[in-house]
Amino acid sequence: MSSPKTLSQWLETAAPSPALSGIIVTIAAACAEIGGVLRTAPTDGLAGATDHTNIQGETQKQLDVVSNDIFIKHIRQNVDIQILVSEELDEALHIENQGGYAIACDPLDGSSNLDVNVTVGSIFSVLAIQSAADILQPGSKQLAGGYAAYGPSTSLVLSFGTSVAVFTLGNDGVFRLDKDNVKVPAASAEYAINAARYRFWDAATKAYVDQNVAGETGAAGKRFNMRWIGSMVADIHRILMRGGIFLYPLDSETLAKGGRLRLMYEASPMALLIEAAGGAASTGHGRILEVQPNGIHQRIPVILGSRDEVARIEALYRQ
Ligand code: P6P
Repeated sequence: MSSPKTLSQWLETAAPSPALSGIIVTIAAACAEIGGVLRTAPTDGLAGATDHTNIQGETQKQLDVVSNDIFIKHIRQNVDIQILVSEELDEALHIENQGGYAIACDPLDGSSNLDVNVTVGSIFSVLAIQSAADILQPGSKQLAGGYAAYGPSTSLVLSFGTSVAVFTLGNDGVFRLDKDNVKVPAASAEYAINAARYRFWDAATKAYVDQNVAGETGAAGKRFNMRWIGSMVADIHRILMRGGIFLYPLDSETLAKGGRLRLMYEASPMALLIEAAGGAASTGHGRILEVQPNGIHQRIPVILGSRDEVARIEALYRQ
């Protein structure tokens, strides 16, 4: 059996351009370094929080800051990258005078799970820009999107918009192709939602989950299982690998902020992946990829995964 392609070998034929290939190599190098830092963080004194709150109003973990600094370090070495938008930076960071590309990232999503050693990840989105003024683009204009999942193994999951590939990091620091052309099954009986928020949900979300809980005798006509890891990368990776639906809908508590999850560096790259794998990614009322951002930290409701399940809740929103 021939050895799996390395990321660089795969990019030689799969990347739309040498510049994009180089940007993915830059991002992958940052993710590989972050994965290495996370592996021994607890005994390196890197666990725990800083005394700083980010623009999201969340207390920054040391590893949020370290991961963001690692992204910046690697991005500064790639002259094609002009702008960095990061969950951990209040404003877009100007990197190069030319460049032509921007990266939007959540350097370490789900960091509240680090203290209990649960899979977390880095989420990234790549956009073409002429200047910083171009940064607010709908997800449909992304040139690439993906994430690294730091779990039992470190996975890099990537799409240029038409298919999804998965790479696993070796002990030699090289990502090798694990799966290509990943497909999300249209049907599923597994849903992911923070059920403790039931009292805040709108009627459509309550109806959808009630149908699932009703099982075989309910409107859904089948038995469901529920999973909620509390780490978007971990929940989405499961859905990409075996189907399911992830829901963080707008609710009465998140309404004022526009939702819980961020559009440019969480919802849009995940929506690109899920749609490229044959799934659906919705706000409940329309495609996430069609939403025009009004700010780099805009929040949005996120419902994505198996196409049949997303269609069922969208039908409930139309009622
Ligand atoms: P809750 C992590 O903080 C995160 O942004 C996502 O990774 C995750 O899906 C969600 O929030 C969890 O939210 O309300 O269950 O804590």
